[in-house]
Amino acid sequence: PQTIYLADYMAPGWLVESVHLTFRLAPQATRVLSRIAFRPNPDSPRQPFFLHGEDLRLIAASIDGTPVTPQLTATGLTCDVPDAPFVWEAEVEIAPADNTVLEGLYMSNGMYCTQCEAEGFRKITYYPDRPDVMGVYTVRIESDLPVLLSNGNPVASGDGWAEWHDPWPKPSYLFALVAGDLVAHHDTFTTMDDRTVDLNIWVRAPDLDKCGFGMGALKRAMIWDEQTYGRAYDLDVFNIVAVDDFNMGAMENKGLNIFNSSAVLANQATSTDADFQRVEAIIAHEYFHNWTGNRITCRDWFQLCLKEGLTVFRDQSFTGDLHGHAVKRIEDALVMRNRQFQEDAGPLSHPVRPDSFVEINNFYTVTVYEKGAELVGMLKRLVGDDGYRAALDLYFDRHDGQAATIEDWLACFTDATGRDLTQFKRWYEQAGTPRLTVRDDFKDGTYSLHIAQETPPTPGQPEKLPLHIPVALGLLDDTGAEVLPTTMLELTGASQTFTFDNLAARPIPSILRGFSAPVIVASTPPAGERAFLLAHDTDPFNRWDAGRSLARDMLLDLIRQDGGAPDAGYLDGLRATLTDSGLDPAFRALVAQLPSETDLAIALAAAGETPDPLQIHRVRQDVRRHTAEALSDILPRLYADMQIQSPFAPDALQGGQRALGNAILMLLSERDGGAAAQAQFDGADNMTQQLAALGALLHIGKGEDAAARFHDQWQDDRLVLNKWFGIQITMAAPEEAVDTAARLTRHSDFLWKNPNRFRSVMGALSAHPAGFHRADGAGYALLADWLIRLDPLNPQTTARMVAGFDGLRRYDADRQALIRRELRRIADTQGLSPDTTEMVTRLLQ
Ligand code: BAL
Ligand code: ZN
Repeated sequence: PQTIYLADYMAPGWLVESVHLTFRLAPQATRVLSRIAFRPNPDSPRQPFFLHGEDLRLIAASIDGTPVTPQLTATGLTCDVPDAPFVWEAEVEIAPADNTVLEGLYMSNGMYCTQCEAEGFRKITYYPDRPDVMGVYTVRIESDLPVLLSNGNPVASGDGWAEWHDPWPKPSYLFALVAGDLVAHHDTFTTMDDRTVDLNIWVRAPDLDKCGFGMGALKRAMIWDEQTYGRAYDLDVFNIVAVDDFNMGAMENKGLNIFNSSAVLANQATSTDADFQRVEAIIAHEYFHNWTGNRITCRDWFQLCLKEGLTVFRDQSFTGDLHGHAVKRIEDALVMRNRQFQEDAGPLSHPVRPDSFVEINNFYTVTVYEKGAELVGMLKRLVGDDGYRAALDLYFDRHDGQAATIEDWLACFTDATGRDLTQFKRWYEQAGTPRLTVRDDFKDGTYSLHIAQETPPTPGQPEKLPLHIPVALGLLDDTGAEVLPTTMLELTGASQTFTFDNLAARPIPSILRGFSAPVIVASTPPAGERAFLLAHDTDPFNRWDAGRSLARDMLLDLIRQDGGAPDAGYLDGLRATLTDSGLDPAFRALVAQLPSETDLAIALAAAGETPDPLQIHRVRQDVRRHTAEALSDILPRLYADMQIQSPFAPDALQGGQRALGNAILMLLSERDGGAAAQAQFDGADNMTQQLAALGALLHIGKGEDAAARFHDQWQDDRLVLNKWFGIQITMAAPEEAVDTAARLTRHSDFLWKNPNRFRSVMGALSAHPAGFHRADGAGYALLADWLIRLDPLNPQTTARMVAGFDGLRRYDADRQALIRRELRRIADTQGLSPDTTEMVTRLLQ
């Protein structure tokens, strides 16, 4: 496989004016006719004419009507062309029914659909398949299927055909086509510039009762983007299609978003509160891409964070605006700490803007997406709300219709606000999680805060430079009143001192409020100070974080002494928080959540210790049992208080109550033999309650009957069945998780070629640290067996799931050796895809 470097970027030699495509659909022999108007790029030196193409059978080609015989290569074709504008025509044949890679044009349950990002269009026809070549597309689809869709607006249709025209120039990765026996949930939306837009969510008929929530989410997103960013929709129709077989969550194709059915279908009976929130966020995310991704796209795939980081930041802000920023910020910080910091600490670490790759599909990562979003958030903190809006307005004005870079993006901030962002740019180029150490002193009314930063080496980047870090600080007095409201310190040096004068007494600092930068604060304040912040901090994030940090330290101490009861301070703090009815139940549920097993393993590894996954699991479980006992006087009442009498609504208030109620249910189940969970399971009228009860029963080893009943009830609902597969593994005892996963792979419903189903088992296994890291390596072997099996069919999903082995360096030498053995077994597999090869190679390096 060939490595591609950002430094080698060259502008395209040929630009595209217009693209006309005709599809004659047939499962084994679809004909694709293309007519493409090319012109030389005036800003680029002449280059040989090259079109990407993979797995295509070329039938005929011509230039300006004259037949030509191009030279076919492994990755496309070359051809002699005039040094002037010309029209290229070609006819190719492809076999969508045989396409298991789920990239290009493929079939899912009898429907045709496409996935072209990042480089799938080259599997549809010969084309300059790179994002900086943008063209205006007209598409004709010929098929007997009743619904025929493509990008843009419908032009005309007849018996067995339809034509679509997209007036907005776009790169090929945003092309989409759907043909199927589908029905629509329809609505309309009138934009702020008075355009009436037809909105459709296209599904198979049995799923029509799962579209209402998604439609509401789409309309909420459309209004929000108008009100918050001044961006209106720009076509007459907006189509969403639900597809069962899909590698990603969803895809923002212009005017025709294609969704993994799990990311759009939702109703009370089948979806949890987390599902509703995810559906709303992903629908918003794909919709927001219409401006941040589609109208302004990326010059090349190294710039992926330009659209993804910004669009994640936008969907996070949307969710926060709708449902509350405090809880959303904690959830987003948890993703960063549990997943992105882990990626950054291991062999897969890479910058938000990578400078090389083999397979770009391997870089749709939590670093590019979520850390990318954090960088946008930091920019906003540095320039302020008005500066941010001015910079974004300039970005939309200046780059509309263009394929842009991170340099273009940062220049908009500098030009709109005057801020020099030269140092800030390092965030895009330098991998790794900065660690801050904080020291303070107080003398003669002056409080001094000394902050030092250091970023550890990452693969290929041994030396790190200081970053420009916004550190939000508040100072409290001993009653909890603010002596300094939230203030943005700007840390730019390797170490720096900030002073605050005229203080009556030594203040209590609240540092990195709102998780103002994606960094680790390595020096924790004394426990007493954190207990104070848990009780008093005016910043909700830091209030939660203080409790979290106390819980983590308590757990780490217990792990080091191999068990024991949690200390009274922790239990008192938890009791006070859980019973404080002035606090949002969702916030209380987050405080009740113990740090994850992975979080604890990372903390031990960072302290130079070797984590034992089984011991971590055991101690965490002990703490849960002790907590259930210590709080037994308040739990039944609290649980009862969280039961909702009013009709179900998937809103933040009810969702928070259910989250807290179900956190309490887990504790109650430690002591009541599952009575409350069984009652909740029997009486549940929504999936959140049913699934949580099933989980609680499985966790105490009493879930067999409930699991069987759950399967009977939901065997015809593939999305709910994914939950059934997953939860049995997630809730399995460590010694049973691998066997449970292996047993489930033999179940007749384990349709492993479906990415969602595959992930529901293998993803759940690798996310169960104590089960997956079983000392005999059976977990590693099981995952490796299945990845080897999936790779020839679906390299993209295989390669992503290889990341389940990330973190190998944290564990003991025996486990590391076992993991390496499995990784080598994967690497040695004959014909392994470049995607998986790249991931395994990076993990083994
Ligand atoms: N562009 C790939 C899917 C997404 O991030 O929206
Ligand atoms: Zn995206």
